[in-house]
Amino acid sequence: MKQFSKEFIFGTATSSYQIEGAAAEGGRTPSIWDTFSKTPGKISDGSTGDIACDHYHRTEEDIELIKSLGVDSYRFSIAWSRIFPTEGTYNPEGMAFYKKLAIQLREEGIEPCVTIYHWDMPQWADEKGGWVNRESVNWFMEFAKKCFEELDEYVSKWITHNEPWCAALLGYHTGEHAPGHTNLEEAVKTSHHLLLSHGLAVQYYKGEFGGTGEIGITLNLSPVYAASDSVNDRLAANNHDGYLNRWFLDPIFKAQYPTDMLNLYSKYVHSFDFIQEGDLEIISQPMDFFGINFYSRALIEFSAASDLLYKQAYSDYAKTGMGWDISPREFKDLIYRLREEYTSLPIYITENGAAFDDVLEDDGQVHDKARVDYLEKHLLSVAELNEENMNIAGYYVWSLLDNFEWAFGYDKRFGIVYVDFDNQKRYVKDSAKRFKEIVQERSL
Ligand code: IFM
Repeated sequence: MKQFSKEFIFGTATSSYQIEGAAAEGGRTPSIWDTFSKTPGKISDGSTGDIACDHYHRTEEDIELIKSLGVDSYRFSIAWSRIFPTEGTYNPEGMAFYKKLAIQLREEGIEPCVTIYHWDMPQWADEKGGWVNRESVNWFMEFAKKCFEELDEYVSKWITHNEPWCAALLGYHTGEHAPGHTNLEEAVKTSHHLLLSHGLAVQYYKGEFGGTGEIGITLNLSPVYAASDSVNDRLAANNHDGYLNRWFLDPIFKAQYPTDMLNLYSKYVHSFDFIQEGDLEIISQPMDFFGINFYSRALIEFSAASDLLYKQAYSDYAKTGMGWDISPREFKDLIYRLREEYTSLPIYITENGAAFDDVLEDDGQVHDKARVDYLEKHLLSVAELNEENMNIAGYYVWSLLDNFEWAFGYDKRFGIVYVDFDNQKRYVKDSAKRFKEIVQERSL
């Protein structure tokens, strides 16, 4: 049996666009995801986040669910266009929604962990060039400062950005996410502006503002393996590692971009002069913790046909409903590497979970055994890592509810609570029951 310490934080997580709905209420204006999801062909089931889990109107019920799990913390994000519906215009009604949520959570003894940006940039900002425009850093700072001013009293953990790789590369390189551009140069600029805005927010929070909580960033990371020992496959794996992991880890922890990636990108990026003097010092501001979202390993092989000379290789691992390799052992490799090469900061696993094809039985039960196994295996890895003093300070299950899974709409269910999207009824899955047990016993 493995134990978790009394201080270990158990939580569950969501994000604004994925659950809130109420897209045109409370003064909210469209975000890039409203526009993108309404563009034909972008979302596989043709859905949008207009209603999502209707969390905006069902907050009390959802807080009851969170409470029933016995977790220490709940991670949610703030819809920027509720707070600044147009450029420079603050909307107190939008903020009131989050303030009430944070206060109610506190009253129940649940620590609010707030992600400032989880991909829903206001449409007005996109129309001015979005994250490609360096001005975006100022727009973000205005938003972040308001969040700190109004919510810091109740919030114990701040996450500046969730998975900047997705916001930058899926949003501006592959085009699978909003705003749907396919231009590597734009994506690289975007990643720099996201990181710069992170650094400025940390600097402000810990300096001028004097925040009382902790602040960090969350990256989605995957340990990368070459499909064979060939030089080509190893080169390919290195390129993918640079694209996904090092392009974000190196500036944050080493104040530099990886040289091999600068070289690789230079074929597509005409000039790197958007990286201005002093930017990297700002990006590498000391933080209080480091957040990791972990889902899977990556197995990579050489491909002359691809821009960056690699592609995903065939893997015989068991997979989740997303087709992602179930890899709790490789999760440990990732942590060892981070400890060796990057940081000794406390690490929070700010997301871990899996989509599977759940079945709601007639009696309201959802026997999601595959998800129970997935969570148990990853939590076991966390406990083992902590036995080796790897300082994993907490673990948040993704996600509290089945929700709008971006380009996959409502087809992919990540929740530990099932949502019937026809009537918005919630059903506690077996995975939620098992998670509750682990949280209560602080062991598995
Ligand atoms: O649903 C997403 C979440 O918004 C960010 N991390 C990965 C999850 C599953 O794809």
